[in-house]
Amino acid sequence: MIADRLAFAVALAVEAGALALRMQSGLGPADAKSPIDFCTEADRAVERLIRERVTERFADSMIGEEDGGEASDSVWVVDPIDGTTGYIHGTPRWCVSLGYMRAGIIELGVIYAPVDDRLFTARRGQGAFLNGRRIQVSHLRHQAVPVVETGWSERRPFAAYCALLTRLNAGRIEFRRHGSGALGLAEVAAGLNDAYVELHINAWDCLAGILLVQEAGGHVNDFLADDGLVKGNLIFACTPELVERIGPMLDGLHEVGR
Ligand code: LIP
Repeated sequence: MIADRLAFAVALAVEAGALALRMQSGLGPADAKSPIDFCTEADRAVERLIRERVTERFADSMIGEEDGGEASDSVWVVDPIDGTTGYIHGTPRWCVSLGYMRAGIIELGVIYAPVDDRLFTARRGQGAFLNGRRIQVSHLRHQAVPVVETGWSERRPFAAYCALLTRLNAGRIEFRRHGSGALGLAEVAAGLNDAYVELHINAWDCLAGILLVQEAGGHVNDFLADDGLVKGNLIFACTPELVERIGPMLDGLHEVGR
């Protein structure tokens, strides 16, 4: 059941990533879903490929960023190309993200970044891995300034995002924004940054990454509360040592700029 889906997801993420990589150099004009949110012909082609492979193999349903879908007791939640803006600009900062849920529980997370050939995998209760090597959150082992990757989209006021950055700065915490929530979460799991925060993120961007962080010993808020699978939600994922330091900084931000 779950084991065969993990092997399937790993092979599919690599196949889908290879298709996206082939298409990256010859892209036509992208469709703007908002002034800062785009969809390319590659996003659509990769999602179609994933949907075909899932349908061929399982009776599962699928929710994809571009063509949607319905949840069921056995559902894949997929971002075909997460970090689309970076993808369009020709950067390596993008990935394929596949999450799998059974009876409302995230059981599998697979994130593949083709340009630097980084395959992040997690199965509930069996750890998180990067290219087959076990990974864990940073536990602030670096003893330097904590680094938080943030995300922002026009689904939340820019004023609220600025308020978040102001609070992080006041708390002597470094922040970054790289445009892929999935990769940001995967790098929290690998200890390459110490937290990921976004005031509103969609399920296809974060479901796989949530399990990676949990299986790597990290903290994640209850993203699926309040119908998060359909409506999206706040995401706060971090090494456990930062929960009390960053958590209070998020209070009230959902009201700023409304
Ligand atoms: C991206 C998300 C990121 C968000 C970006 C964008 P996409 O997904 O991963 O968290 O901040 O605005 O939505 O659109 O590249 O698949």
